[in-house]
Amino acid sequence: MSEAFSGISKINYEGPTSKNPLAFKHYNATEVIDGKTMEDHLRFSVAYWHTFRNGGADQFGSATRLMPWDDGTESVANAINRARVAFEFFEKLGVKYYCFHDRDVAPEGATLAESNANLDAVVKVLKEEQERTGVKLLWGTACLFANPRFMHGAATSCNADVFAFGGAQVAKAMEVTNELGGEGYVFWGGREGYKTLLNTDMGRELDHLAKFLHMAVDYKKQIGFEGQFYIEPKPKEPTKHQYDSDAAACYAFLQKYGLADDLKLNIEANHATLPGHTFAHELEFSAANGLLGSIDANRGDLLLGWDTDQFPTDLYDCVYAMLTVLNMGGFTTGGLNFDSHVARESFEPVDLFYAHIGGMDAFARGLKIASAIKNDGILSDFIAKRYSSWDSGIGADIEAGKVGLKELSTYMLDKGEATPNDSGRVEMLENMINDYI
Ligand code: XUL
Ligand code: CO
Repeated sequence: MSEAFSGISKINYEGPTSKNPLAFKHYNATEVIDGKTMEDHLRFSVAYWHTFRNGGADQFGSATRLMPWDDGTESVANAINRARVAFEFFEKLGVKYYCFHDRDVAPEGATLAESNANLDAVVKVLKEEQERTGVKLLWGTACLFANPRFMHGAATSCNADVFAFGGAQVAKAMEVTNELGGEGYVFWGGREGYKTLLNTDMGRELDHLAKFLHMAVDYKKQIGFEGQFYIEPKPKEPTKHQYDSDAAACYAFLQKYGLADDLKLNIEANHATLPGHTFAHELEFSAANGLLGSIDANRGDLLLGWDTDQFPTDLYDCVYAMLTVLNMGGFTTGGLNFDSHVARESFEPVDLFYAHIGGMDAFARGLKIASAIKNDGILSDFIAKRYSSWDSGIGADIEAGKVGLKELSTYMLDKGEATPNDSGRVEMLENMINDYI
């Protein structure tokens, strides 16, 4: 097979002084930071749907991207050819992981049986390419939102047959993820929400969503799939309100329905800002509750209220994200999946390289800076000191559950006043972060 990206060779690390836009300035896969290579820390993944299926169409205009390898048909032959091109891209870029939805990699057929057969034909090639290149599947998922049958949702559809179809599709997607040695499986509730409460039985829909996930947990055991399950929170788009609106809402849902031990979260930067949080907040909330599994690395535009899925280049975001990841001890099954697409006007194949190189370099810098901040202890020392009143005396007694309100009253009546004695030093800390950046 001739090369699809023929003018582009393997992207190398050339260091911070390089002016070559097709080289890494910071991402040096084999460089060891805190006992682990950058490759093992960052676990970069390419999102098949954006990089190989998103032509750049928007509500006002058609696709712009040049994909000379793609004949534009929804045929299995085209899907197989595209899969080979995707692996050429992964290899040249030097990423070790990719992620896909079932319908990204293989065309949907006229029946479920036909769709499954199409998927099997392409999965055979994906497996061959994984073996040839050593590139692995970070996670798989099922597209339960694009086909018109899912207009009311899948697990939360008003129609039981649609729920059943979604379940059958997830079963197959889990089987192929397992077949490909996928390290995880994502549930993003594309249309699991509502447009108007006037036609919606919210309680019933939530019960159905939980039932659906319990079925998936059971099926996982039945087929012996050992990958990690993740829910990916997002508050809106395409529906006006989606049930998995943010990390806290997901956690409450998982706890209520007895699923908290079976699913972690896949936190996406742009999905964090849509409900009015920062990316760092969603990551930290997840990590604090033992739920941070994986990350969809991208960037939104705070002036726009939708999911722009831009490549991540904001250094502060990358530093804060990597601080949380390092503080939790690093990824286990998860990684940094670029759920990002090139701009509609960046339409040439080489733009895919520039975009991913930029995201990888930004996170590599984030990793290096976060590691230096962590090792110097500037934040952890400050925070430990800030909470030191809890380490002894009344604070330690409260944490140990030794005292109640009666004892607090005796203590405070005796002491007379509570005086917080240290400044929060917000600006000093912000300046310190800038010193490292
Ligand atoms: C949509 C989104 C999805 C999930 C996988 O906003 O992020 O692509 O990552 O279904
Ligand atoms: Co995503």
